[in-house]
Amino acid sequence: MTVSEHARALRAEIEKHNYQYYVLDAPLLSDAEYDRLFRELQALEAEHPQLVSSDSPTQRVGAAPLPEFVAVAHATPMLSLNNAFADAEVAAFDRRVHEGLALDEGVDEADYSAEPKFDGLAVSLTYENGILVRGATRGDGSTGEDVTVNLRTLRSIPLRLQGSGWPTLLEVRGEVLLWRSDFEKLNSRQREQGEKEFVNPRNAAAGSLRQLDPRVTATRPLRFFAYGIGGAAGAGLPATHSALLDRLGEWGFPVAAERRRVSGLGGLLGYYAEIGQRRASLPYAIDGVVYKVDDLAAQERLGFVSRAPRFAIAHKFPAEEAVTELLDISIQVGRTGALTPVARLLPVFVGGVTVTNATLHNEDEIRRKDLRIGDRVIVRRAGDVIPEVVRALSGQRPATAREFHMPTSCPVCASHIVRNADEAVARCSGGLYCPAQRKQALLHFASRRAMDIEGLGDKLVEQLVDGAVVRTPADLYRLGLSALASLERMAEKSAGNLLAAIEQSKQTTLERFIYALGIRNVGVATARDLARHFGSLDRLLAADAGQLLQVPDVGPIVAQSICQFCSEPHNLEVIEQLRAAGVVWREGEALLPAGGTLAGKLLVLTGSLPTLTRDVAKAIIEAAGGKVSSAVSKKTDFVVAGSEAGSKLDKAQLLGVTVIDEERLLALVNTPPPAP
Ligand code: 5U1
Repeated sequence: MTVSEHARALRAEIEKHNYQYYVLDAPLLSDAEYDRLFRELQALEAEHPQLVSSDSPTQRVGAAPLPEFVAVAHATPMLSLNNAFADAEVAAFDRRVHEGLALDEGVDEADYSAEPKFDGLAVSLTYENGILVRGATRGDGSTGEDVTVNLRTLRSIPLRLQGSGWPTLLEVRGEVLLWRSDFEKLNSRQREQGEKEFVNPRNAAAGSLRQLDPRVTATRPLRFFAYGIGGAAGAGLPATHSALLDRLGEWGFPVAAERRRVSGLGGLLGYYAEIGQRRASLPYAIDGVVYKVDDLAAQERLGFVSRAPRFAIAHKFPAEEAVTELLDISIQVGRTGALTPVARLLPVFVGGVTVTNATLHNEDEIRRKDLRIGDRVIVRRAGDVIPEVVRALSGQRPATAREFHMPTSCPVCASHIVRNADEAVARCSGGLYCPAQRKQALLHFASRRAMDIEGLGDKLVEQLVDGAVVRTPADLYRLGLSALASLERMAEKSAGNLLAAIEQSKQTTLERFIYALGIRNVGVATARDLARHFGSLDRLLAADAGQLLQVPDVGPIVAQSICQFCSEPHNLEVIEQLRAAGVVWREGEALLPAGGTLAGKLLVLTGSLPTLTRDVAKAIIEAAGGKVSSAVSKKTDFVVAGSEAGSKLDKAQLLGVTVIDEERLLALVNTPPPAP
């Protein structure tokens, strides 16, 4: 055997044992025997460095620390799933699948792939010619972070695909997580080393993956499970999702052994009950199960609604609950001035973490639940959701328990509290005069998905605002080294780093900038839609409510928030100051000409159209400025009906809504709008 053949054989042998251990959970060697093989390969490669290849098991760890993570745009968005909690919601999902696929009622049951819903961190792995070339976090679904060097350290992730028949380009999606036992070990190690413990396996996995130094990630026992693909080219794929998972298993990926193909609603609910029973004995945390229509062509026909697939749903397990004492209720002032009462609780362990605070939403909620300070209360925590107080054990109410009253002036700035008659939320009227709102606005501005100014955290913002050093986001760009270095716990080096991060944030994107402005009701996804639609900030600022309503997923409430924001001279002033400070982004063309032939029109699609799929019909309507809704109402302008149109057609006729066919739709779209 030549040296090169020897190295290749050792690599294959080691990867086989990685696979046996990390994927099949069936080791064939003792740890000592495995180490011996590994050291043999290391010695061989040290002697013949020209033999080292990127897919060698010795190269999983060893990349140098990164200065920062690089953003990666996902070729196809990494979507989130809609959730179901009650059986009725699963039944409704199954019914929608039936309707969407035009299956006859009661005749055919839809086939599903049912899988555990891992409580981890979604990632994407790209393979070119069978070699792992990139690994990225989900991020906001459109853009993630390049964590290739970290993901390479996970031995359950193949650096080179096994078997044959894999596409030349393959993007695998799945979840990074920690087994519960590994989490316990990791935390006891953290404790021994005097380091901070992680609150739960999911946070530990996330923190471990987002390490700039891959050597740190390598010390964390992260695991991976594949649950699907983001795209593939250069080879045919199986016809069903379950066969695809089998194939991913053959190519070397861990896939959940608990996955199962089931039929109809009965099959789904049976699976949920079974996995619910086995949940506690699984080695990893799950927060529910996922159902996906098994047939991949049917998945495509069903398509997506908003940002979630119509062909899949997560059926979540009920939240966990515990009893504790409501010690006090304090008030938090949010970015938009909303006052949120927060329950201060006697620490209690629930749903895998120790809970000390829980949101109480608003005053009405406290009255409705009849909560009194001093009560024994039930606290619930579901998955990642913020813990909430469910109710008081009023039978155990102490005589000293007292009622809570919302303050009439802001506890931070003493401005009046206002509450609109139609809103449950009370708000501080101080606006950016209120330091609490200013602090939150600055933190939002600097946050990762906004301007991404690393190092500008709670404590610092508190000092900057309290010391009147910074009032608006534009002031951040005027900060100098001396102003920063004089702050508490701010060494010259960190001040320099922060200034560099602020400087770097000047190069941004339009969608980040829009999101950073902190307009009420404008989250990451809406900011992206607005950036794409208008292409430039000035076009967005000049848009009226009608033009805003043409943006997909922008409704009257969002449109009103944007108009309100833009009508406030102070906001426009800050934007100008930010531009003057050198904040720049690339502007593009407006995606849609303002006022297409269907501008302001609301359409509903029903039945199968002769040539257009639903997604294409929807895209055509939206491109002409129309909006597509799923339900017929008096506000609907047209119902576009195809063959086998169901109850929506009946409702349209009942309400006297104009019904048109595909041909008429295309004619409407292609007719130029009348001259103004
Ligand atoms: N097991 C599993 N988890 N999970 C999460 N499958 C799965 N599929 C997902 C997500 C977000 O999304 C696809 C259905 C698009």
